[in-house]
Amino acid sequence: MRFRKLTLRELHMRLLAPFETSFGKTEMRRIILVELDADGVSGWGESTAGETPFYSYETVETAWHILRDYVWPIVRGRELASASDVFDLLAPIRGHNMAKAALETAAWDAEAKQKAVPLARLLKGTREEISCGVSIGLQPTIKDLLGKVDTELAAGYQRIKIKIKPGADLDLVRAVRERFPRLRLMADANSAYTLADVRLLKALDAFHLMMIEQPLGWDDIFSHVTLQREIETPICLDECIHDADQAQAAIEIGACRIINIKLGRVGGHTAARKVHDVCQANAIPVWCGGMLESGIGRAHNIAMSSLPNFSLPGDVTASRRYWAEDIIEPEVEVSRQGTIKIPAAAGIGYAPRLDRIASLTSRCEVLE
Ligand code: OSB
Ligand code: MG
Repeated sequence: MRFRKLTLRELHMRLLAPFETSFGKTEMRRIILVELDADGVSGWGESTAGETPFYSYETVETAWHILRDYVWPIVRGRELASASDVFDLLAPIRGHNMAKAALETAAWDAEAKQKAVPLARLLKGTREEISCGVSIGLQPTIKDLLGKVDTELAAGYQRIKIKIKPGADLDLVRAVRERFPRLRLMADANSAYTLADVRLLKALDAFHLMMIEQPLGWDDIFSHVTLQREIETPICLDECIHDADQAQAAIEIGACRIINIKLGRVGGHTAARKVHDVCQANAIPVWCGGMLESGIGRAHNIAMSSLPNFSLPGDVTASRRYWAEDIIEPEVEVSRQGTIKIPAAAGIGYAPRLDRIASLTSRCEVLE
């Protein structure tokens, strides 16, 4: 396939409710959508770069710059056998995986549409439906938190993740565990702790969490080895893992027992598959993380989650948890059992709503 045209759009989408983590609060998403013309077929991708450099160094501005000035010039007009070739072509660009993933995932959508198969099938996914959990942001009060947990369980979600930060940790976990003794519960610290907090993190063992996600430094795999030796709760790495080699190293040295895979963090479907395979070979389960995506990113997460080693519920949820109105048709829906059916239509299997996308677009650049 040959890439003829790239359309970059920045959409402004207001979240139904603010989402707060240890690194900050998001109310308005700025989302880069990529529309890639491959032999006249449009593939769609989304950059998960944030508004701020607090989860990762990438931001909307850096992703736009890297996509326009470095990613596009490398792939423009090139004849490729498959979308699986895109990631290696982009290797000269160090890092910037969220920018790369936006284009790479769009290429996969285009290829699946050209071949008239669902993206999940092209990726060699084996599941017909995926299991869903939810990520609940920091709440004003514990009462609010318990209310949110109630709501999500009533909707059918299979596991609950709560965000924690220093000063809002043990009390939250204790309260949720006391109210819901058998709940599949986990906590995500988004790198808010250090090894000086081992005693506190060890105290979490009493609450039988499925895992604690990314307790220590975003770029510090090694300190997690020390922590994992001290605590019984399995550590799941998020921020630390950017490629399959880091996953292999983290597993080998004992830094984690579970890995969260995000397409943006690792650079797209090909890279995600490699991380998935390394984990599978080492009997480490994976699950799909979320980045407050619009329907386009959500659809890619669903396709990726169909791979066999995505054996734990992911942070992949219904459109209506985040948006009054999503930009895809149909919207993503979750069953009363907390599952999403892999769509049967070609490509990502959800159609972009062009009129709605146009009305949310604040900046657009067409590159040929
Ligand atoms: O750490 O998983 C995270 C959102 C933004 C940045 C980082 C994270 C998150 C979430 C939200 O937890 C998951 C979702 O999209 O539902
Ligand atoms: Mg996380």
